[in-house]
Amino acid sequence: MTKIALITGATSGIGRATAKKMFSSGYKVIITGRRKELLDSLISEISTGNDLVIPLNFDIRNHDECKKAFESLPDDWKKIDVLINNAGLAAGADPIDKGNRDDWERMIDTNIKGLLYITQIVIPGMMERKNGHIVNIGSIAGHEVYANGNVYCASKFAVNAITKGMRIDLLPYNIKVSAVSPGMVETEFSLVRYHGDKQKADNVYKGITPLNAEDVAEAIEFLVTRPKHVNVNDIILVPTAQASAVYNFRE
Ligand code: NDP
Ligand code: 8X3
Repeated sequence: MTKIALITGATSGIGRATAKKMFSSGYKVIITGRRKELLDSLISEISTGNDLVIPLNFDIRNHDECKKAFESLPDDWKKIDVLINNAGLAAGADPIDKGNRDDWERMIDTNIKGLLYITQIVIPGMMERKNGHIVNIGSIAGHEVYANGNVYCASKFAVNAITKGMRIDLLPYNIKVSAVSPGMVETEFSLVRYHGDKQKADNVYKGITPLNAEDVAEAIEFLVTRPKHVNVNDIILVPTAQASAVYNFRE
């Protein structure tokens, strides 16, 4: 039977590349995000017109919306084999005393609470079937803290802890839990972080060859294609020019 993958945050960047990768690997895919037009454009890019892709248009910060979206799926599509918790963002890069509370709330509500909401909605079916794989997109920022990263790093440290906790709690149900923790990936990430300031966003990648979204999608594909008895706990992948969260080499 064709396996089903649900990818959150599939309108852009890593999620979009991952949805394409999973689809081309033979999965039926459920793609989610707030920007409906981008979900539609992804469908026209990947689907051959068969019933192989379902878009769910909701804000992951809203538990009711998450639940309604999941419940709107046909019953056979609710049997999700792989959940890829990718939706997330950084908002702002300020020292703690100057941090903007709206930014803090957006990050905490999306990166931590949204991930928890959608996971708790999806896992009962996985537990019942004693089968499933959850892949959480963390970050190198979930392993190392950098200047002005404070709350974003905290949100990704939380993803790291939640990943480890899920792995323990879901072990009796034969559910694999993995993380992928990238360094710099050129997506809409920096544009979102700097509230649409393109110059600041472009500066992040100046003099460096960052990862691209496909690099991360390939790591995810590796994780989900391991044999039944193998789980990869975490893949930390960075651009060659990024030695750590705080040390880059720029041309
Ligand atoms: P993008 O900004 O390109 O993509 C982010 C995705 O998350 C979009 O599809 C967006 O969809 C979705 N999203 C954001 N907020 C919400 C929300 N409230 N409800 C539903 N969906 C939401 O960034 P990336 O692809 O780079 O980021 C993907 C993940 O990778 C994030 O968790 C990020 O923290 C992580 N990451 C990124 C790195 C990087 O350098 N780029 C490095 C390490 C980790 P929409 O706006 O349509 O709702
Ligand atoms: C995003 C990577 O290094 O910009 O999670 O924080 S970094």
